[in-house]
Amino acid sequence: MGKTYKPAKSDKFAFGLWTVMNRGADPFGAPTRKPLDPLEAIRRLGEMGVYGYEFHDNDIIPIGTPAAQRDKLIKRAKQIGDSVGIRATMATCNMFSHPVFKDGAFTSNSAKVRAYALQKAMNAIDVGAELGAKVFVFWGGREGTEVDSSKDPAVALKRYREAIDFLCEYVLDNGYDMKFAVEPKPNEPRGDIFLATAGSALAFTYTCAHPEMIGVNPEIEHIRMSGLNSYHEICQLLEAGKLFDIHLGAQKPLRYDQDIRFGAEDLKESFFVVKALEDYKWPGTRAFDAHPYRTENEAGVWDFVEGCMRSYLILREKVAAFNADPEIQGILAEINEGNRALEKLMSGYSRESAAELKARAFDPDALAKKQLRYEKLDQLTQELLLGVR
Ligand code: GLT
Ligand code: MN
Repeated sequence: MGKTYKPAKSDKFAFGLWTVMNRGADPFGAPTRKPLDPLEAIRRLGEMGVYGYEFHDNDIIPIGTPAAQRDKLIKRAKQIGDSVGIRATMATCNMFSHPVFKDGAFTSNSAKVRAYALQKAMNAIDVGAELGAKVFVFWGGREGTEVDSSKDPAVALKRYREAIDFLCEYVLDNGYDMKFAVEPKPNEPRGDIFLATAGSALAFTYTCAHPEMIGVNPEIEHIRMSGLNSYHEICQLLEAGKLFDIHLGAQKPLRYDQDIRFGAEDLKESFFVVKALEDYKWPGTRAFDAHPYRTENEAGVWDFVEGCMRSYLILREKVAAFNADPEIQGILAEINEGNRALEKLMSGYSRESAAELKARAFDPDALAKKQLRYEKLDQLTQELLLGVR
């Protein structure tokens, strides 16, 4: 075929540092890989053509690091990033690993824990700003319950909002060029996590004091854990102008968070996710958040990185083929039967338009007779994806 599917910086791919630093541990088993130094991870990703990296405060700066050492680490991260042409595109705060957050951070019942979480988030925002990250994500993995009598979700959400509002003011007060994105997930590690879906996170953003500063960071795996359609969820965010970041990966529906390589499952849905991002010319980074299989050694981590990007590039090529396919486009044109006069009538309410619409004669039985060739359309899409078209 002669195609390399080699990523270019202009493809704007990004990886969470935690994805390549993941050591393959799971709730039943110890790590299978040696630790990977975060600065080495940045270098290697940059060399592989990756545009950006996403990171938690503690991916680069362990808890308790003295200030001088913190500054040194940030400086090194910048230097290495510059040398291989990779930048920090998203920063976030780890509010889930330390046992202090065992019952939540912003939504903990303890005022001291909530205050510590807020302090940690401000410090992480500072690091993000120093490294130039324009998006700051809140994945509230521990913000939830197993025991419903333990927390009133209404009170918890109020606390969540208070924290976000506080941090928005912090960003504004410091003059940082940074926006927030809430990352929804239905469960795991908590039995139930607050803001479980893209829709609930989206609604939450509008209740905050600075809704323009807060969007959503949907993750394909989290959406599919609920058995929902990631293409639909992502398009709702696109349409609302609230897609501030994205986490690409793969997942069999209704299971634990499998976090597998982008494109390794749900190929057709992945295709439509890529199609949405490309067709709408979404300007953000194509960030991957998944883990190499536990069966991989240190070398296999980079196969995982390459695989995610290759699958995206191949699917992007399929999107172009889909958009240029005369038979597919012909069926789409046939389905999307317009009507100028009626569309005008429906486009805005007035007494006159309502009256005119009510006076129109429709023949629902005749309308219902139109064949919608979805069998053909889907089969053509399938064959295109299978490479025989
Ligand atoms: C964690 C989680 C991810 C989040 C990361 C950001 S960390 O690995 O599974 O979905 O995006 O905190
Ligand atoms: Mn994620």
